[in-house]
Amino acid sequence: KELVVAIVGATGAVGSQMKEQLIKRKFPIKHIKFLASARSAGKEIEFNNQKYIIEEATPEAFEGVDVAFFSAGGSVSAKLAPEAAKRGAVVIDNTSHFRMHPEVPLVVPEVNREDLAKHNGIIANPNCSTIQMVVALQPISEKFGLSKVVVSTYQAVSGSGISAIEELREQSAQWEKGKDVEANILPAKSDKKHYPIARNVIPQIDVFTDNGFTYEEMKMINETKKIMHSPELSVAATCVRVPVVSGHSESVYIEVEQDATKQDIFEVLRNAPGVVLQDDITQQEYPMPIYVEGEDPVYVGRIRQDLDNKKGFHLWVVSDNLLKGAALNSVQIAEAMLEDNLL
Ligand code: A2P
Ligand code: 11C
Repeated sequence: KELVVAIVGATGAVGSQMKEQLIKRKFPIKHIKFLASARSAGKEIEFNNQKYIIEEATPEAFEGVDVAFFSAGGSVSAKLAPEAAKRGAVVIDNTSHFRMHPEVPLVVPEVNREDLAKHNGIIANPNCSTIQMVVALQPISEKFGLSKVVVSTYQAVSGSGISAIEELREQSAQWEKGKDVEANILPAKSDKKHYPIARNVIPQIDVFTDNGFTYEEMKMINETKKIMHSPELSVAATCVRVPVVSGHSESVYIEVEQDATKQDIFEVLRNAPGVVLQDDITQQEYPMPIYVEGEDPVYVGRIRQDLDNKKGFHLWVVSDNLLKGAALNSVQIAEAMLEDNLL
């Protein structure tokens, strides 16, 4: 079966990776449309060595589309995802807009593929930092139960889009030349103040919510509970931006419910779908973002049993935020739906 596919936000950081993933994974495409803002309409875009013309994303653009991958920001999804669904497309939305809606499945195929069957035309792709964490935690939870998660993230600038990548590059060049460093994007474009990311770390991703946690932190907390079907799970997050281009890293502390040894956790993760165990301290082997850029798996290393709590474990989890964190997971959702006759 071949499908009519649309990518909304085709010119963006995630949209560009989406194109690569569809080619790399040989997704069965009958026809493909590239949609973006009116600014890009009429410009050329290359896909599989062919040139296509970008179209403006409008409700009518979704006529005849079977599957639409959205990654053009929450407000675009809010407006156009229902229009696409109304015209018979299945929307796989990479923004946060629909994620916590009870009618919308929020899916990481390795974790809760079965939720896809409940869709009403829109499937939400979780936040990048959530996806890589739940891929690592689900197999541990299944085997030993999970009661608590405390995560601190080290997130790459590409999570904030192409303009943030450019800003890191420009700031690095400005510093190199001894110039004043200019900041306009991070920590959040819409917030009042901006701070440089070159030579810095910023303990704010997205804007603050009323409870003192940022939206990014609340996404990790709420999405993890929804994907893992664990409303009782205790989750806390501190999300930090670091001067890395791509690849989010996470220091994750967990508490399991049943007795487990470090060797048990090793065994579970060695056999876990989507996970590569990279943990040999005798060889200084552990995952780092510079080496996982462009790679599909979620890498886990630095596994330790807590010294005071036998049910506590520490993990270091790294993955390419634009791939498993976004484009790859979205395409895997579409593949799973095809296999399950949902598309
Ligand atoms: P455009 O290039 O035309 O602005 P990133 O996350 O890397 O910043 O990319 C954002 C993506 O969302 C781009 O492809 C951008 O297209 C697209 N986009 C932004 N605003 C709109 C809009 N109003 N309608 C459709 N696509 C949009
Ligand atoms: C970041 N996690 O790294 C964010 C980007 O909800 O899909 C993804 C935002 C989202 O900045």
